[in-house]
Amino acid sequence: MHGSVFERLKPRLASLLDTPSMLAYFRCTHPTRGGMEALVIKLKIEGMTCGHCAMAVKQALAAVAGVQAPVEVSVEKGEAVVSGSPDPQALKAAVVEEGYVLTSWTVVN
Ligand SMILES: [Cu+2]
Repeated sequence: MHGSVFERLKPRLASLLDTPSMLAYFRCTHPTRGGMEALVIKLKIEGMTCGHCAMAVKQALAAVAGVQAPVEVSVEKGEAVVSGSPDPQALKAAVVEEGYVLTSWTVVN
């Protein structure tokens, strides 16, 4: 259950909680893996134009607490795929700090 995660992160999530996909994330009841709540999350990111962009985003996302390696980034698709149980706000901040825009968030597995 991700309810416990929700309760813990709720105070920091006000700006993200208005999107249906975010609410779905916290209603997700995937089984835990190795004692960790692990999800696969697809992020749509605007502004990446080359391999350097992809590497910057990849390293920034990989450094976020709760993200498990490897992080997949596609410039062509304008997206990144991360797994683990990261704080959504921290993922968003990591993307923004690199100069890109996180436009959507989808739990794919
Ligand atoms: Cu670039």
